[in-house]
Amino acid sequence: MKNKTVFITGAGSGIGEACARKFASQGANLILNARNVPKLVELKNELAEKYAVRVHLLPFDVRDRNVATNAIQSLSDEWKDIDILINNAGLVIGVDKEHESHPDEWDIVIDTNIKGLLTITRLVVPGMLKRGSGHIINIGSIAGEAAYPGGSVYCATKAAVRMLSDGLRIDLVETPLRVTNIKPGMVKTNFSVVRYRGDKQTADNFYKGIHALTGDDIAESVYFAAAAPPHVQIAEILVMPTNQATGTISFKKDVE
Ligand code: 8X3
Repeated sequence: MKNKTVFITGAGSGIGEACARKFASQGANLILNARNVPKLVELKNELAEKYAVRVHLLPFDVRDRNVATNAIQSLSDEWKDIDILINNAGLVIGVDKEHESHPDEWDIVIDTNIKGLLTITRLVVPGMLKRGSGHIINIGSIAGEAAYPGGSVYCATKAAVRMLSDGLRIDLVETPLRVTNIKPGMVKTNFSVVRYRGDKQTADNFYKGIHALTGDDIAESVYFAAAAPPHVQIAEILVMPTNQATGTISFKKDVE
């Protein structure tokens, strides 16, 4: 990964942050996007010092298409040749039934998980095509495989990520570009705290009795796909804890 430029959205926490650490540890230079500027600055300082890589910050909300467009189109020559795009920014808010869920929350989740991913893809892929190389890695979810209770809108967005990944792979089939959809199961990150609207206790309880994955576990799969030889396209990876079988079936030991 030496001298490769990797652009990660939602790099301020969870899987995105773990990908930043993994790719930096392998010598990649990073463009990090997130909304949390202090966190990005902290991560930049840490990684630049620890791994002697270059890190450029692009703090914006992927829902803001104008800001995203200006930020990406204004990248300097040093940064504009993006080798790997990791579309990671995404969230879920609440566990409500579809007919009881909140329209303003649909907007946030759908606009981030689907339209945000599309926006960044639309802005980055033409440059990759011009240069004749590039890899788009979308962070999907096991939630995109089948709906589960209280997950209606979120599951729909992750099914969309699957289709957008497949569609892009089809559209790029005549090119050297690769498209990967990574589909994590239960991963213990701040993601679940947001799902439970800030209720950390409920989020923690959800993982009681099961050895959940970490962001680092997922970053290993992302890296595996990125590090494959150029003729190998890892189309999808579904990664679960050992004691999870589907989006709804897992085994949790009784613990106090
Ligand atoms: C999040 C994983 O298991 O909560 O994408 O659907 S899960």
